[in-house]
Amino acid sequence: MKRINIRLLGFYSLVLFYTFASSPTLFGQTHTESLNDGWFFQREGDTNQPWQLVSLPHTWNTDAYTLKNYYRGKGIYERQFHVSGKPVHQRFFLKIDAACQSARVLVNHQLATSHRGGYSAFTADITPFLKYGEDNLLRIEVDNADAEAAPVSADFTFMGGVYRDVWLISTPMQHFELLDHGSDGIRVSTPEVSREKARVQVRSIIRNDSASQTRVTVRHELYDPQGQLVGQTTRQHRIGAHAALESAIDLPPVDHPQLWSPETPLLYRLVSILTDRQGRELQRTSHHIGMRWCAFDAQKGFSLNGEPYKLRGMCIHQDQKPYGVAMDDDMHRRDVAMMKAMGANFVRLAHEQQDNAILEACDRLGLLVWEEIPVVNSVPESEAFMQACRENLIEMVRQHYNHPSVILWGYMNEVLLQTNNLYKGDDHAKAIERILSLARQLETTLKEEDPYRHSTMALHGSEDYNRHHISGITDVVGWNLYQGWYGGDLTGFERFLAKQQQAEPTHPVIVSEWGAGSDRRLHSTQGKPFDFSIEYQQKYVEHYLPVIEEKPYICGGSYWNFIDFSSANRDESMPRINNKGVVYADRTPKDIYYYYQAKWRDDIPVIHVASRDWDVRKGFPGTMLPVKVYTNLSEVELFLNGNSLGRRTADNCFVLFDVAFSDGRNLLTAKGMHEGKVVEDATVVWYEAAASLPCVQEMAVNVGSQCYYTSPKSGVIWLPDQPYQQGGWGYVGGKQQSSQGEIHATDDGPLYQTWLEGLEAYCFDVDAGTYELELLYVSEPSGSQSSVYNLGQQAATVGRHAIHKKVVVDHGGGTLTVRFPYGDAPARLSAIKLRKK
Ligand code: GCB
Ligand code: CA
Repeated sequence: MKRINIRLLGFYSLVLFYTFASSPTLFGQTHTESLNDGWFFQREGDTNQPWQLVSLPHTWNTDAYTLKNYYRGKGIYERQFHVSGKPVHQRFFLKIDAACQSARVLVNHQLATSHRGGYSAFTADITPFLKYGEDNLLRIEVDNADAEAAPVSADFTFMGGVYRDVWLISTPMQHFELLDHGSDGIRVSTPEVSREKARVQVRSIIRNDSASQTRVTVRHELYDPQGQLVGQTTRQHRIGAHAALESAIDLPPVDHPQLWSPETPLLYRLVSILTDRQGRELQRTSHHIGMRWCAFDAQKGFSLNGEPYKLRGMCIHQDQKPYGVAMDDDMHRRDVAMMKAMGANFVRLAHEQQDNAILEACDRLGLLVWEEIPVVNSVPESEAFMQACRENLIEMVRQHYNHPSVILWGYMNEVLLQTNNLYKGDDHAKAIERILSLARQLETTLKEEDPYRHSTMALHGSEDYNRHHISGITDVVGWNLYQGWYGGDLTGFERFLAKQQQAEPTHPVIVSEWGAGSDRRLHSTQGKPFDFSIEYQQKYVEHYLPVIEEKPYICGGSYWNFIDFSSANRDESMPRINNKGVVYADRTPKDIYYYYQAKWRDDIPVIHVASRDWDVRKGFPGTMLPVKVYTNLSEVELFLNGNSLGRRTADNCFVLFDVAFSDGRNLLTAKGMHEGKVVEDATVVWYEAAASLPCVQEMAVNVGSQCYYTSPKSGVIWLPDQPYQQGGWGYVGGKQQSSQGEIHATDDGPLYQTWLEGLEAYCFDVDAGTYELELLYVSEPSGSQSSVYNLGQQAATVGRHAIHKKVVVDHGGGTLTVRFPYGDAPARLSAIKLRKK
């Protein structure tokens, strides 16, 4: 523990305690340690604000969970670090695992390196800039408004910051190359693998930073998954002064290799040792590798180690509200473990290169990986952009080359989506040319970098990709399909794929995306696209997944998205959030998680009462409400407070029951048999039995919607709307409307996002009495964007916002009729509540 007095730019001084072991004095050895703590952060321009003490991972954009207009600009990170003594035979490198979107790194005010691209690592040799035996000032200037960094547009937030680890690495003068596109200079391939034999090839770049020519020895040792040495090779090299050489070595072939697969994630370990002329060890690194082979076929689908294999996957972004992209390794590992436990065997890291911790977890737990660079929506007219894309692709491949989990490299996502809106006529033709030229360059680069893996890109459901010959460039075609969500009906999904298979019978196909949003505040017995009910998301997934599973030619799929994630520009039921997740942002599983588990796991019994997302309900006497049980067992019996509601046979991994809940606590228990033993799952549903009219105490209606809406603030449940009938309640006239535009000045957006347009009246046949009537509506027609209010000397501009008006009415009995327009409430009502005083 060292006591260090840090004085930063004269603003204030602060005494900070932290351990800092600068490189050890042992001869030669390479030393790697994180520089994650003790950073000071400031947004550029905020010079009158105090610097903020932060630790990495860090982002400045947690504002994106509330603001569409999140901060895009520069952020400055500074810290000091100490290097003791003057090492005669050492080099120092700084490795930054990610800085979004571009960065300049300064050591003692001198530029050490700069980098464009927010998702890959980069390394600088900082030796020339260091002061020994003194504190050094390290400064990273990060910019997340770089128009030439990919992506230029996308449905996720471009959070700025140094949001992964930063490392200080010291090496002897001879070492494995660290300036090889952020990699560690060693690439291991298994060009041929079969059940009988595996060939293992190691390419390493060795650098000599000294001023004289020298000789080094490199030895590679291969250990099997049980830790037994199974092969080794030694090679001597002569390297010139200030030079590097690439050493390519074949290890002795491995007989009857223990194959890696998601079910048997057996890892070999390759240890690479560099020694000097005297036999002293300079550097020792180790990599986990796996022996496996795979193929994609347009008719037979994907195969792994010679067997047909369905890719059962999830897409995942790097994001967790409220931390944003500033996720530590444990959070990433937790995500991988959750997908694995669900039964997934595949993950698409979309749309960006992700943390090393994820790749390591995929190797170890067994998940196949598609990783990609973020060329999304369009390709701007910029040579610098294209150049950065090529560099980012090389970085991704070199940095993650050795992971056996990686089977696909991707480099474009829905590149025509914005292209078709942004460019017309000649400009459109040029934009297509640009896309084709970039795609061809990236494809060539990819094959040069890694001839042993397959290439892919994800396309939105449009014929244009075939027409412009984009879909034929990669080995595998990914289709992002949303029929029954953004448009069309659910069966449009299988029809689109069947048509593609006919039209392009040589394209191996993955369903690289498919998804529907859901919000646990919304429930419906008649779920429909874009109502954001939990139930419609279930219906959507229950339709798509069997198609992917059953059609042999479909290699597999990756659902969009495993998590609810930040997308600052989105206005839906949860503004700023894309809520298509299988788990909530905090990683609580939605009920649909267990559908996947039931479909995908056959090694454990799965039985799950799918009512966790709908555990507080309301209804009138006699109302029957659905309860679904997800299971991989053949039969399920459901009990309500201990009484059997019958036994049902599961179809498509679920059973449905109609349940008449009673007021208060309801215990639901589902039971099934697995290998002669009872397996069960139980949960509680709280039910509020509403009084029948006319003696109503309180009733709240989600006007213009077939969804129940539960307000998390108050617990009030707003019932689905209905037309008025004598003796009851409901609307008269009007048309149901909805819009996903954001509603300001409320936390209950979804309630306002559905309404009745042009209604004549709302009626309740209730007893005489004094009632409080609440009318909820939106301040202006759905089409318009904002209105201006003059306030003193200033003007305020606001978008559509919520009006929640209370009126006290004395009612003499019979039908209480509210005629619209009512006061300043227009004939456009979003919700109504009646409460007896
Ligand atoms: C897509 C995009 C993805 C979006 C997703 C969606 O096709 O590739 O970035 O987030 O759709 O939810 O609309
Ligand atoms: Ca409504």
